[in-house]
Amino acid sequence: MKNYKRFLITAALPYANGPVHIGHLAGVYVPADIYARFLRLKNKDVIYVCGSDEHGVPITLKAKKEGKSPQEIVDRYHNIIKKSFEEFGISFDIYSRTSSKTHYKTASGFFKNLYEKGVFEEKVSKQYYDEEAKQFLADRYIVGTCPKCGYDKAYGDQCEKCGSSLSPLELINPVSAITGTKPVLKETKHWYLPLDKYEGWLREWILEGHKDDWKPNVLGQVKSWLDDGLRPRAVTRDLDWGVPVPVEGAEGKVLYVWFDAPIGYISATKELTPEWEKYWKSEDTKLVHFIGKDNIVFHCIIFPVMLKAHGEFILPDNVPANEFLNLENDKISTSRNWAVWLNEYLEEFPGKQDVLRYVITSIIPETKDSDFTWKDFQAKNNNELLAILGNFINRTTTLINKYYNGEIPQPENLNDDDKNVLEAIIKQKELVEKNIEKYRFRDAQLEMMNLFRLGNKYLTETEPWKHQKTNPNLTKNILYVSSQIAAAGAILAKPFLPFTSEKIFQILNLNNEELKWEDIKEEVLQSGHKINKPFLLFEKIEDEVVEKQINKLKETKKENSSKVELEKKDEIEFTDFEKMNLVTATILEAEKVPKTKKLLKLLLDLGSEKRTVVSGIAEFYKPEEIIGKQVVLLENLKPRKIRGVESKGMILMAQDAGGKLVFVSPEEKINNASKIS
Ligand code: B3M
Ligand code: ZN
Repeated sequence: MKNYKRFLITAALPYANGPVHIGHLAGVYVPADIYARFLRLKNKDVIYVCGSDEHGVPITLKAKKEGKSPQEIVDRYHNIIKKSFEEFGISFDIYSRTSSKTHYKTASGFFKNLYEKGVFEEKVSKQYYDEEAKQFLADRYIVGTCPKCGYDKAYGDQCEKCGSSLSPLELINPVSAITGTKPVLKETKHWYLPLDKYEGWLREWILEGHKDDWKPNVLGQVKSWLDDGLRPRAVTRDLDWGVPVPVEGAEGKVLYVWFDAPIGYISATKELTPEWEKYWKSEDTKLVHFIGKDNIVFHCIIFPVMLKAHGEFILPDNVPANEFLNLENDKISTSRNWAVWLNEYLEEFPGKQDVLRYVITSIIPETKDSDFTWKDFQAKNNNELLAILGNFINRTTTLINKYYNGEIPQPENLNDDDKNVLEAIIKQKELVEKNIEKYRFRDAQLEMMNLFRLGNKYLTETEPWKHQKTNPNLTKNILYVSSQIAAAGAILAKPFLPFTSEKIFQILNLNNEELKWEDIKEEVLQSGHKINKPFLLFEKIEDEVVEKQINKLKETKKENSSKVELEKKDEIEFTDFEKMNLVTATILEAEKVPKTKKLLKLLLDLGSEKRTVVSGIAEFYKPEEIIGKQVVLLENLKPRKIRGVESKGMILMAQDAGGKLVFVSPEEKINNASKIS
C-alpha cells in the first residue's frame, strides 16, 4: 500500500432540491465522516469536502412546479441540508455549493482546458424538443418506457427501476416531463467527451490496478459498463440553468450537471484553502470519493476521464460506494415521503444524534441493501448504547466518585485478568483501525463497542463494590482498569459517536481536543487524576415513542394508497386482449417458497387439470388463509422457472400506489376454468 502524505475525502454533493434523509447519511456522509474523524485523530493532514449540487433537471423541474426560480429552490434547500449535516456532526471542512462564483470559474475553466486541448467531439444531432415549452428535453425532462425492463416511468438519462443508463432516444413512447406532450426531433449542437477512447486505460487503471482494493460491487459495475462498450457522452445541454458553456457558438447552452458537479469537489477545496493544489495535484494525496451505488459510473468512469484528459489532477485511490438503505422493508422514496428526514428526526429526538449515527453505522449497506426499522433503532439504543456503553461509564465513574472522591486510584499488583483487560485496549484499537482502513465501518464500530462490552463484563464479573470493605486494593485495581477502558473507549468512540465521546471526556475531565489516536494505550488516565460527576449518556427509548414513528409511516402508506392515479397506456386492439386466456381457478394448496420473503407456491384447481403457479403475494397473504379462494389466472403466460419452481401462468392482483396487493376474484363462486372476457 502506498504511503500517502495527505488525504482528500469527498462525499457526493446532494441535490439541493429536498432535505436529506437517513439513506443519505448511511450511504455516504456517516461513513465518510467516520473516516475523516479517524484520520484527524491520527494527526493526518486530511480535508473532507462537500457541498450542494445546485444544477440539474430535478431542481429546475421542482422550481417550475412550485412557481419559483431555481435559485430560490437551491437557496432554501442548501441551508436546510447544511444545517442538518452540522447538527449531526458531519465534520466537513467545507460545505460549499455549485452556484458559487468560484465554482462557475473552476468548472468553466476546466471545460475550456479540455476544449482547447481538442478533447471534445463537436456534433450536431437530432434531439427531442418540446414545442409547447420551447425547450430541448434532456435527462429528466423526458420520460418514457425503459427499453431494457419495460418500466414506464424511466427518465431520459436513467431507469430507476433497473438502473440502466439511457439516452432520450432510447425511450419508448417518450413524453415531455414539462407539458406531457409528445416531443419532436430537432437539430442541436453539443460537445461530447469521447469516453470510448479511454476504455483501455480505464480497464488497466481500475480492473487491473485496483482489482484487489476496490469493492466488488464497484468493480462489477465498472466492468459491466466497459464490457458494454463506452460511447462519447454529451457534456453540454440546451438549458438556461447551469454553468454557461464558455465557448463561442454555445449561447443558451450550459454544462451537463454531471460535468460540473464533480468539479464542485475542486471548487470547494479552492474555497477552503489557498493550498488547494497540494491536495489535487500531488501524487502524495490519497483521494477517496464516498458515494452511493447510483453514482458509480460518474465517479469511476466519467470524472476520472475528465481528470485524466486534463492531466494535472490526481485520480481517486478508492471509491467505496455503498448500496441502498431501505426503511421498514420498503425502498426510501422522496415522492412517496417514505423516509426519515434528518430535520424531522432532530425535532422529535433532540440531542439523540449519536443514537441515529450508531444505528445507521451498524447497518451501512456496505455489501448489499440493508434495512432501517424503528424496532431495531429502539433495541440498539436500549440494549447496546444504554445497557453497555452508558452503563459501563456510569458504573465506573460513579464508583470512583463514591470511593475515591473522584480520583483515579493507584493500582497494585494487577492480576492476569486485569492485565488481559488492559491489553484488550490495544487489540480493539488495532481492530477498529484495520476495519476503518478497509472501509468496513460496521465492523469497526462493532469492535469499538466490544471494548465497552468487555469492560461491562469485567465489572459484572469482578464486582468491585463487593470488595471495597474486605479488600480495598482489589477494588482499586478494578476501578483503575475500568477507568482506562472508559478513557481509551472514549477516544476509540470519537469517530463514530462524537457527541457521546465528548460527554465522556467531560465526565473524565479530559480535553477532547488534546487526546489523539496514539493516546489509546493501556494507561490513559494517571492515578490521582480527578474526574467529574457522571451524568446520563443515553435514555431508554420507550415503546410508545417508536410506535408513534411506525404509525406515522403507516399513515404515509395509507395516504399513498388513496392517491392512486389512473395510469394511461397506449390503445390496444380487441385481438390483443383476446390473446390472453383469463380463467377462474381455485387455490388448493399454498406454501412459502423457502428462503424468499415474497413468494408463495400455489397449487390451483383448473377443472380438468391442476397447476402450479408462483406468486409474489407472501407479504400480503398467509398460505393458510387463501386455501379455497377463487382467483383469476392468466393461463397461457409463458411458463417461467422462479427459484427452481416452474410457474405456469399468473394470478391477477390489484396493486395500489402504496404497494398493497389484493386478489381480483369473481363476485360469486363459479366453475373453475370459466372464461373471463
Ligand atoms: N448530486 C447526488 C445524487 O445522485 C448527485 C451527486 C453529485 S456528486 C458530484 O443523488
Ligand atoms: Zn429499466
